[in-house]
Amino acid sequence: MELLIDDLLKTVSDGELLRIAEKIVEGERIEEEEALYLFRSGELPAIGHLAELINRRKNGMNAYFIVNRQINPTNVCVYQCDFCAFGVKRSDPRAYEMSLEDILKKVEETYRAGGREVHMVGGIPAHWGYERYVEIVRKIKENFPEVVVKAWTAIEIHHMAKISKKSYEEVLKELKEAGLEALPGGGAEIFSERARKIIAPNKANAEEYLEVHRTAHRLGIPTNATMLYGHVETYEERVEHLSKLREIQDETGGFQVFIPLAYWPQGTRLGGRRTSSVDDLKTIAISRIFLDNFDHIKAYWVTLGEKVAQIALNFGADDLDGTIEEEKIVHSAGTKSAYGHSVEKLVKLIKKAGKVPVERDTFYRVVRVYN
Ligand code: V47
Repeated sequence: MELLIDDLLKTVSDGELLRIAEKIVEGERIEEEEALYLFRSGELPAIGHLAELINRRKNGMNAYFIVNRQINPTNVCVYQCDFCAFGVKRSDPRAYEMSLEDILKKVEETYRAGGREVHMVGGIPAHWGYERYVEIVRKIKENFPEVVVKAWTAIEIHHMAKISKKSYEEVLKELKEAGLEALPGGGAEIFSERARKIIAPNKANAEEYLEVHRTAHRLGIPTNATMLYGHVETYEERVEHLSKLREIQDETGGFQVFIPLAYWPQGTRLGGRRTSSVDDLKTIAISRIFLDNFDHIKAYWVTLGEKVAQIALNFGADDLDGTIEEEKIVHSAGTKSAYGHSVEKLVKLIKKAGKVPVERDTFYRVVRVYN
């Protein structure tokens, strides 16, 4: 898609938006109030074009994906957050726990099919000991040294620290020694204390989530960051969330990518409605503009749906995540997207969006360009 920013901005009669647009075009950082103004604006095409301008300055025409697999070792979870339809009590007939052998079998399948990353997160069962988390990582790495283990959310790390009476640093060092190479961004939900109290009152709070990530960055473990939006949060709370991430990124530079996660309500205690595609694209675009110190913004096809994810690649996003194979968390909450996609399908999606498909590894190193 050709960017026609000057032409497009001529059609905008909102002086404040034009002032913010000028800052963005000049490469200046925007303030929280300005991000809020964008959220409240109806000028989605202009906001999307501005975001895409920033994206192209950072990533050119590349759109990334990875050959990976998600593994959720268990859905048993003590927290029972109201927005989540995946976590269940141990007594629930839907409860499952994978054995180490089951997990290794899945990794082997992925490895044989050319996959080089496992993204592993799960529920938090009260009866699991700390060693089990470390052992899973160690055994995957021992058996498949070429596979990158991107595992355990900050919520799981916080829990491990609690049950082992160790510091975040001690836990992360042990996991790193066992073979952990990156942390996924899950568990951030929304940092606002008010909204978090409603949707996830019991689990690690925003400060704890952020401290885990800060510690990981200090230890040389790159991490991802997420934001779950479209439930009870306000635009102000979305901006507050983005602002906290930008602040830490200024401090550490350890975040690789930001992933806005659209809320799906089916089967959750929280209920509500799913987000509109206008809200999805606006959130992607404003994230791209506001997080000027993040290299990548992910259009997660599982929550957005494949079509909106494709459009998002022209609204500031540069990454689709990956082949995934078996997504369970958002499917429990009703997403209509596929469980996984072949490389061919992702390449086709990206090419149809007018971008160059680039297979990457976990650390955004180029594996293959599909010209
Ligand atoms: O933290 C849970 C979200 C997350 C729902 O780091 C829901 O590369 C929508 O974080 N509707 C886990 N979302 C997934 C995640 C992730 C996914 C892909 C890549 C990466 C990465 C991270 O899923 C949870 C929560 O925010 N989630 N329930 C729901 N009803």
